[in-house]
Amino acid sequence: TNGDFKWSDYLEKTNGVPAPSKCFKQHTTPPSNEFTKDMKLEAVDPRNTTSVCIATVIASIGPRIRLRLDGSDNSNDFWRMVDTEEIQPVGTCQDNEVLLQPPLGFIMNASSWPKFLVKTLHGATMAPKEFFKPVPPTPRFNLFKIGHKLEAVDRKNPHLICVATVGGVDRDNIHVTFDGWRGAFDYWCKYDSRDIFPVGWSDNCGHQLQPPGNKLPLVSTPVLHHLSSPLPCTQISSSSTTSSSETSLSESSSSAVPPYTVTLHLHVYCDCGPYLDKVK
Ligand code: MLY
Repeated sequence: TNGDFKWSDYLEKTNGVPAPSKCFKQHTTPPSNEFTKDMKLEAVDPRNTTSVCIATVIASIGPRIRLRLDGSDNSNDFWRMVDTEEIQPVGTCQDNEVLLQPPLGFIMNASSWPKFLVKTLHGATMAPKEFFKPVPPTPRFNLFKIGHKLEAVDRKNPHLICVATVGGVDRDNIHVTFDGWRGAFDYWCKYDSRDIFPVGWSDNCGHQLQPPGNKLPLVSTPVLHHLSSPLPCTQISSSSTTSSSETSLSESSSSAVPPYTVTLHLHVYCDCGPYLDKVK
């Protein structure tokens, strides 16, 4: 369960601004998911993206399916949206005269692949082509701003979708940071990644949403509309002036001001921008 997490309350407490839905490569209405366990399909091998393999549906949550490549071990499962271009019906490769490939790390001898392929497809249920939903359009530009709130896949626990904030923007990439966690789960991704969703998306499609962690005090991050990329020439170090970095969300939620001292070291040739005093 996600406890009593409610975006509306949380946005108010953090002065949070949700990233507008036009930032995302996602349909505004999440697609329906008709895939069921054990169905087979064709999928791009995530570890070898030039090859297409046979995959089996292992599980599904909301519009996402958990896949395992046939002939792979069970430690390389991955999740895909039902409306991604990375999956297609069995038979598509044949129609396009493309050869189906064994997965990277094929558990058997490469010479046994042709026989394995016939055997793995024999008697299997193929996912019908109507189950593969139209791919959403790609926004033309990276429209994310630092401070934008969003929902994002925890790539270390990819069945989880969590409360997150854009912590950085660099050309076509954004830094996804997980609210209330120390940074071990944060990652950079392309702005059109299928692992990021607008605020409210999980609720809309019956996917659970992981509430913020309790490892950090509640921080209010202003959306920096004038920043399109991280400040050049700066080193940022933050040190906690109180011992409150372990306080729980509820204890620290009364204040939206972070109890940090932030030290900025600016290179002598750099402009510190409009908000900082050059003299200090
Ligand atoms: N058991 C793990 C789960 C961490 C999940 C973090 N996500 C939600 C950002 C742990 O506590 O490390």
